[in-house]
This record gives sequence, C-alpha cells and structure tokens, in this order.
Amino acid sequence: MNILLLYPLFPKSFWSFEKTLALLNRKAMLPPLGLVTVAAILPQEWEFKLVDRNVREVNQAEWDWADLVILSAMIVQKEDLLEQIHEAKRRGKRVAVGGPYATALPHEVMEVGADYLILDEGETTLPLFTRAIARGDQSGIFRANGERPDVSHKPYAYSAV
Ligand code: B12
Repeated sequence: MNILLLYPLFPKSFWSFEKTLALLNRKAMLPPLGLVTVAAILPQEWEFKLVDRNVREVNQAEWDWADLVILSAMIVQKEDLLEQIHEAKRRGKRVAVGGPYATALPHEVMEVGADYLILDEGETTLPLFTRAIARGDQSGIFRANGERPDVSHKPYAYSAV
C-alpha cells in the first residue's frame, strides 16, 4: 500500500518564525515529527512518501501514486488541512487524519470527508487502524480511551529519519 503523508501549511504567526527561517535559509523549523513517528509505527512493508507543504507542494506523480493519504495537524493548520482533505477526496483517495486538531475536534474533520480518524497517541491507535485496513474496513474512528503508551524505549522518530 502506498501512503502519502501530508503536513499542512502553517499560517504566519509569532511562532512561524519566518524571519528567522529566512536568515537560516530554511523553510521549516522542524520536520513533522508526528508523521515521521506514524510512518515508523505503521507496517514497514507499506511504502511511504512525506510532503511538508511548508516546504513544497505535492506533485502530480505523488498524488497518482498514493492509495491512502494520511494527515496530521494542529488547530492552527486547520484551513490547509481541510483543503487537503477536500483535494485528496476529489482525487478519489482514501484519507486518514490524526494529531492534535483531529483529536481535539474530530467532528470538524469528519464533516469534511475524512474516512478514518486515528486519534490520541498513534502508538495506541495505529495498530487498531492497521487491523481495520486488513479487515477491509472503508472507514473508522480509533481512540485510545485513556490508555497512555510507554514511549521511553521506542525511539521511532529517530530510527525513521
Ligand atoms: C514542537 C512543538 C511546536 C514547535 C514545532 C511544530 C512543528 N513544526 O512540528 C513550534 C514551537 C513551532 C510550535 C508552535 C506552535 N504550537 Co506547538 N507544540 C510542539 C510540541 C511541544 C511537540 C510536538 C511534537 O513534535 N511532538 C513529538 C511528536 C512525535 O509527537 P506529536 O506530534 O504529538 O505526535 C503524536 C500524537 O500527536 C499522534 N499524532 C500526531 N500526528 C498524527 C497523525 C496521525 C495520522 C496519527 C495516527 C497520530 C498522530 O501520534 C504521535 C505519536 O504519539 C507540542 C506539545 C507536546 N508536548 O506534544 C505542542 C503543540 C502541538 N503545539 C500547540 C500549539 C497550540 C502551537 C501554536 C499554535 C502555539 C501558539 N499559540 O502560537 C504554535 C503554532 C505554530 C505556527 N507556526 O503557527 C498545541 C496544539 C493544540 C491543538 N489541539 O492544535 C500543542 C499540543 C501544545 C498544547 N498542549 O497546547 N509547536
């Protein structure tokens, strides 16, 4: 399965540091660590491409290649997140969303047409999602129900970059 991981645009704000980034000749403060972690937890026989829209656009070949689009966002990225969900659905892709915005306001993300909501900490809810995909489920909402993963011995983000 081909997975396109998409990180939406941040608007300009105090925390977008655009002047500092320009001085450093960089386009983003940090890589999207949540999505990198997601890629490291999902089945490693799946194929992954990651596009941070703060760095560049998704190209046509990447859209064509993707079977499933997975997005993460903070509330501040809402506008572009919702646009990217629309765009992915317009192209006939299945869409999964997780991260702080979807976890805080799941109904907003569902209303725009996301097929899967993978909420709370991915360590707990991604295995539920993977099982649902294996069963052929076309949609689903996956929650941790208060379970807290032990991340102290899982350097996912570091092994994946
Ligand atoms: C680093 C950080 C930043 C950095 C960099 C962000 C970046 N580009 O990556 C900076 C300093 C720029 C930043 C800024 C802001 N931040 Co900030 N930030 C964080 C922080 C401290 C860590 C995020 C992180 O990378 N964690 C490590 C990765 C591995 O974890 P993660 O992203 O949380 O992902 C896990 C889960 O969320 C989940 N997950 C995430 N994505 C996905 C996707 C899928 C599909 C799935 C299944 C799971 C999943 O699974 C992952 C593993 O458990 C968090 C607080 C925290 N301690 O988590 C706040 C946090 C994300 N930030 C927050 C906020 C509000 C902001 C600001 C809006 C602050 C402000 N008022 O201006 C700004 C916005 C930035 C902008 N440009 O305008 C809130 C978001 C709340 C929300 N519901 O949207 C948080 C949660 C802090 C808080 N409790 O309020 N931030």
